[in-house]
Amino acid sequence: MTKAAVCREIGKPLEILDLELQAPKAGEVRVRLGASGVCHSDLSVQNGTLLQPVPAVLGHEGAGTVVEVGEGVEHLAVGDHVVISWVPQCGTCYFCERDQGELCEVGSAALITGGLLDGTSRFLLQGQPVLQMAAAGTFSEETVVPAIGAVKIDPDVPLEQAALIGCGVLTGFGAAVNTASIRQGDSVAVVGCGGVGLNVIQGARHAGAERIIAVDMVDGKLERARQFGATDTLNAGAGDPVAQVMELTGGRGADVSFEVIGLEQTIEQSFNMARRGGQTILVGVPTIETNFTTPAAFGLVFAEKTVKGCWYGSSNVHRDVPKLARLYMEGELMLDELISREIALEDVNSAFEAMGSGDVARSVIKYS
Ligand code: PAD
Ligand code: ZN
Repeated sequence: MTKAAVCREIGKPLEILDLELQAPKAGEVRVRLGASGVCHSDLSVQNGTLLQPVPAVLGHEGAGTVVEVGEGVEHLAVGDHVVISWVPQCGTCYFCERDQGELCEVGSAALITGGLLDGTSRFLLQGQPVLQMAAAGTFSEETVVPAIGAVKIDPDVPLEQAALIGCGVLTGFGAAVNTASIRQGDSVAVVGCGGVGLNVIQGARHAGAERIIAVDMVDGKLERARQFGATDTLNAGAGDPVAQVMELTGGRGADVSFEVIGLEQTIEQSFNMARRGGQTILVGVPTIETNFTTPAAFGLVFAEKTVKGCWYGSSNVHRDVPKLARLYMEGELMLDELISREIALEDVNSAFEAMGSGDVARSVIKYS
């Protein structure tokens, strides 16, 4: 049995339940979680923004120890420390071969079914299947995941810090370093400075951006943004952020802008604050009804602007997870500072409420 936080009905609080966990099948591993971050995407499943079938164990930003390996798994052994990837990446499909592992054909299927690669989950409640978010389900003491979705890391990296790599860091840092093409000395604007946005900021700094303008509605989030490398901060509640970015960039706009919330208004703002010839990277996950429109001539053709979606930081997890772990060990990646509160699994609903607070970058569930 394993204790897990389950979304049984959209819009209702998660329930802490004892579930049966079946043994890993061929090509799968059982992982005892050390920690799981609570990401806005978990809340987006619970409130219906992000469509995922339920009942399901939520949580997709986790790290732990392999405790059992299924048949045919050769690259992992019991005792290995792993970061769980919410897009398992096979390395051999059309997309993986083109260095777009975040779109892996094999792994993406699991996002839709709510199961593992064969479409079934390993959690049971009174004999009935309970699905697992994104082939993960890290709001659980233990889970079973595809072996291609478990990436071995240096055991010296603490599991709480490693867990954050699994979503917020890969996505945010990757948005800046992989999805965008930031040049040395560029100006960058980041709209939304939560757990993911802060990693866009530190990724932009790593990529050589000189001016990093952080935009949020909460002063506490902006203060933390400075800690992560923002050179300027704007409170969007205190005036039009587009006009303020224009003013800070000689009237041109930012070379690269990022939207890290998922709202129509902030998507528009992000596009409008990018300069002619600049890029806008959309990271935040909007509702399926959200649209983005722009006049084709003035918005795109004459202005030569690019809008690009960003899924999982355009990351090859097998390459990027160990790289980020190494950067952390070398003191080049801030992870400790992302952990604002360590909580018990039972407190997961309070972590959803705390997301809006200026004091919280990430709440991290610590398993004993
Ligand atoms: P978060 O809730 O920690 O941060 C959101 C931030 O936006 C907070 O600091 C808010 O104060 C701020 N904010 C809200 N409204 C406004 C506004 N109108 N103007 C300015 N700031 C505002 O969330 P997160 O950082 O965990 O996630 C951010 C988004 O990224 C969310 O939509 C999540 O689902 C998405 C995500 N996308 C991917 C991907 O692969 N594209 C991966 C992981 C998360
Ligand atoms: Zn996430």
